[in-house]
Amino acid sequence: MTTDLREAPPVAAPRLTPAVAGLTGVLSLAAAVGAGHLVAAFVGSNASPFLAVGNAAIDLTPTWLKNFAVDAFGTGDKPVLLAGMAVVLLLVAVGAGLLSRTRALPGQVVVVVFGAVGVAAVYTRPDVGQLALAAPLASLVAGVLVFRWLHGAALSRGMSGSRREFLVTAVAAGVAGAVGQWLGSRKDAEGSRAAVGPLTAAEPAPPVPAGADFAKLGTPSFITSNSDFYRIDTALVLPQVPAEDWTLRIHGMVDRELTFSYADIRNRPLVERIVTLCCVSNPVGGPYISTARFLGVDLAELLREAGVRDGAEQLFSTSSDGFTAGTPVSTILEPGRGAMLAIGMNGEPLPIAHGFPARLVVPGLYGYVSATKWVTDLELTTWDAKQAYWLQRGWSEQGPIKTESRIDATRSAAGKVRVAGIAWAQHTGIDKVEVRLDGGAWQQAVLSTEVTTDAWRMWWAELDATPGSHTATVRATDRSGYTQTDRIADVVPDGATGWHTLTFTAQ
Ligand SMILES: Nc1nc2c(c(=O)[nH]1)N[C@H]1C(S)=C(S)[C@@H](COP(=O)(O)O)O[C@H]1N2
Ligand SMILES: [Mo]
Repeated sequence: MTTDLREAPPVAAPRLTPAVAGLTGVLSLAAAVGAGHLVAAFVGSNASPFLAVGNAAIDLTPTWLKNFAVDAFGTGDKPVLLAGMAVVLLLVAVGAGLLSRTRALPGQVVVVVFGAVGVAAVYTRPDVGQLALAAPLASLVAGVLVFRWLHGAALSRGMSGSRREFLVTAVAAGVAGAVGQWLGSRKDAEGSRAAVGPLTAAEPAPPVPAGADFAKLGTPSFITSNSDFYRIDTALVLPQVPAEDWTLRIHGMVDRELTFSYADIRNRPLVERIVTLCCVSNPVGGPYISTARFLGVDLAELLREAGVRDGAEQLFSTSSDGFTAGTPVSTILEPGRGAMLAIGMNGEPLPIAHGFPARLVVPGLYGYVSATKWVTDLELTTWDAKQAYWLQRGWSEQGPIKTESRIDATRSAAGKVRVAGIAWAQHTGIDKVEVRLDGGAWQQAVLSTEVTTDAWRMWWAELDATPGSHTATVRATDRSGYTQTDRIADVVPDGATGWHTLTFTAQ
């Protein structure tokens, strides 16, 4: 019998088991994320590729998907986004490993492609410089090299022979990420905020009278504490802007360009105003509405110092993280409007989440067209020249707050029910609130003491209610004589309408 060498079984090329291949991918991903996060601590938190990709995803998300995310997860949409990204990345990492059971190259190509996405995301961020590209580049290089290294070790010595390499990678990635997180958080603006010291109002807001809310009947308290104040913004990582580094530039269609430092602003006579802010994304009955005492300078005064030129229609405001809003100049300059550049909130410097060092507040307008937090730039321009962040995403150019009301609580006993809630028509004022049960006759509610037309008003009413299930409905009438419409409108493009109803069981 002759032996034909050509028919001999080929020497099997070394091959990783699926588990080891997948692990190679996952640990290379960990190394990439850890390295990027560490470098980002030196060149800007938002340069961390994972966060930059998340921020880019937020900015690129189509409006329908954004609304779905907010509906489904409320203000928890950001953790959900990050968790979703983590799952996708893990799957890609496992996939990259499985593509590379013999040769390292296919997996490395996947790593390079994803690294490039990180570079692109950081490159397009408005709040980090070119140096910030060092972070995603570090991720890319660490990912490619570690993949090659682990792959080679596992291929030549098997899993048991290369335990050390795998362990070293896992530990190094974890340490890099943790150190990056720690170094990055030491640069936050909290220290600068703590050093601001007391801010005093030359013109304090009036004290809040005892009858301004019906908290005992279940309404919110008239003033919302800073920690309970609703928060809406596009920032995955809160912008950290030390007051010492902050400036506000006013330019565009003005007679003279002005730049203010934080000291310039705080040393001016400060006014305090009570204002109820509201988000255009607040659904009927929703939670995105709160009231605070804001302290700052009159925005119309600042603009007049710069000298607003004829033809300026839009105040285009930009924040340190690149968010923009467009506000009608005519509204800001309206006598008595009370628009502010605010630096204080409820007796403290603005919390970082609410815009420290400074934000805009315009009574009567939804936040997306007026309330820019971390504001650094005010440009006077026309509507045609520039489109702000949410206008580019299908929301309306003009955003006056719609007259609305909400039921907060029902308490029943002995054939009666007390229904209580809030109503708002900022800068117009609430004149009447009516409640009815099960489509019956409207009954007028008792209103709280009016503190300012720029804030919400609380109400309560007592109605007859037999034991069992009932539905309460509320509607408000504002001082212009307008009664809240029952026509149901979605939050897009300019705010929800409809009557809020609540079904409850009477005792
Ligand atoms: N920089 C920045 N400012 C912003 C936003 C944002 O995404 N980024 N969102 C706006 C919107 S939509 C609203 S409703 C208000 C909310 O302010 P608050 O978080 O203090 O309640 O901030 C406005 N200012
Ligand atoms: Mo908003």
